[in-house]
Order: sequence, then structure tokens, then C-alpha cells
Amino acid sequence: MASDIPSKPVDPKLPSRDVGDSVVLERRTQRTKPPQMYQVVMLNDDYTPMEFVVAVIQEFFSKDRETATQIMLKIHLDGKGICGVYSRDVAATKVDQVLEAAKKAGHPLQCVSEPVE
Ligand code: TYC
Repeated sequence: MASDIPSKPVDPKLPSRDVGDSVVLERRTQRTKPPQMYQVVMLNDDYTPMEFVVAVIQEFFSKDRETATQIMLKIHLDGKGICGVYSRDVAATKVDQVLEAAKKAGHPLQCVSEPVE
């Protein structure tokens, strides 16, 4: 009769079950979740020039002029809009860059980062 002891050493951390004489190692279920992503949301206001918003979206969110204009108009009409989705640190940096550029130019443009649900 075959021994119950497997012939090869088995990693005791891995889940396993006995099947007759052999031991089947089951695939470890994926436990690492993908990182939480953050969207940078720009807010409308009545004072920041449209052209400035388009330039900011082009520069900091790497959009072409047409795409940047569409995003700006969406913000203008809806009150807010997503400029991009990034890891937490990158999103925070984008927010800082936008706020710094707006402050330097004397515009009240605001944006925030928020977790994507
Ligand atoms: N509403 C502004 C205007 O009419 C334009 C604007 C668009 C401002 C988007 C901010 O995030 C913004 N000049």
C-alpha cells in the first residue's frame, strides 16, 4: 500500500487536499486587490477663463486640445468633471499642480481627488 506521505516536500503554507495516493496543491486564491484609484475632479466657477481651463487640462492631464475643450465644456455645463484617473499619489500631485497654476494666474479654479468607487 502506498504511503500517505507525499514523495516530494510540500509547502505547508499552500492549501492542499488528499486525493488517493497523491496530494493536489490548489491554486492559492488571489489575495492582493488592485490599488484604489483616484479621479481628479475639476469644479466649475464663474470667473476662471475657459481658455485657461483648457490649457491646464492639456498641460497636466496630457489631453489634446479637442479633448481638453470637451472636458472643460462638460465642467462648465455640469458643474464638475473628471480630468483623469490615477494612483493616489499621482492624483494628489495633479491637484497640487492645478491649484498652484490657478493661484499663480489669479484664478479661483478648484479641483479635488476622490476615490473611484
Ligand atoms: N465657467 C467658466 C466661465 O464661464 C469656465 C470654467 C470651466 C471654469 C471649467 C472652471 O473648471 C472650470 N468662464
